[in-house]
Amino acid sequence: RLKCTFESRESTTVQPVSRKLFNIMSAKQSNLCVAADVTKSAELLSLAEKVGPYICLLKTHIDILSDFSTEVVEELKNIAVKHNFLIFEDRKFGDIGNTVATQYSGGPFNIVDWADLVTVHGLPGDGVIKGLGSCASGQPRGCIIVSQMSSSGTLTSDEYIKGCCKMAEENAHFVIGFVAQSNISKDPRFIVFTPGVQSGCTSDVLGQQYVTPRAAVLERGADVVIVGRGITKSDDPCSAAKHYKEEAFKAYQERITS
Ligand code: UP6
Repeated sequence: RLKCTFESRESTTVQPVSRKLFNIMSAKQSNLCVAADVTKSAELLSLAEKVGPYICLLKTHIDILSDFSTEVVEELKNIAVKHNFLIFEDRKFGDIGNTVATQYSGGPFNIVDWADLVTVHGLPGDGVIKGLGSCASGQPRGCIIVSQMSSSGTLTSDEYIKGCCKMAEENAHFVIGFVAQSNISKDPRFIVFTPGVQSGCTSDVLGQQYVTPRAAVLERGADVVIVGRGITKSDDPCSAAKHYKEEAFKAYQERITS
């Protein structure tokens, strides 16, 4: 997985969202995902416009918007088409299949309608994946298993990680990869997404731990780096996104050629 190009990995999977993401990563030369953790719809849309050209994915926490409306996700979908990126709602579903199915396809957010990708915790077992999969009804949708967390004191043990990998292999029609901090899977189909990435800062006051984009890709095995406050809190999110995009993609190019 570590040495394969994104182009070659596209052909190792039939999962439609995974193929699309590999395709965007190659076309835009970007393995950057921005964590758009802002609390107002206007801020979310303006950030998406600014960073859109530099990202393969935009990650949302839609439930932190204080003024959510169905219009904001419609607008976000348009911006995603315009700049060719996918939308990833980091909902971290973690309940029984029947419950997550109703959370995914109902409530105020109706996530299945607009998010290409969502996250799930492996904790409940694969009913969580089957529950979400039952809602997709023909639309290209997929999930990512949060297998190893970036926060200090995380309970994601080696056994837990192994269980998440097994769950992914057994549900590869819907699972496209992992949120992880290390090279947990050798399978080239699966994409490793690594949060806790920021240059020039090693932690926050609430347990978040950071590595640089270069270390994430070259030392930890990240395919896609997820950057939140490193971009959103910078004075110029547009040039910060461009900088992180270049750093992360350069590290990937070094990895495949070293
Ligand atoms: N995230 C982590 N660590 C994980 C899983 N997810 O930080 O193990 C998510 C957070 C946040 C983003 O929910 O949206 O990644 C990181 O943001 P930051 O770069 O501002 O710390």
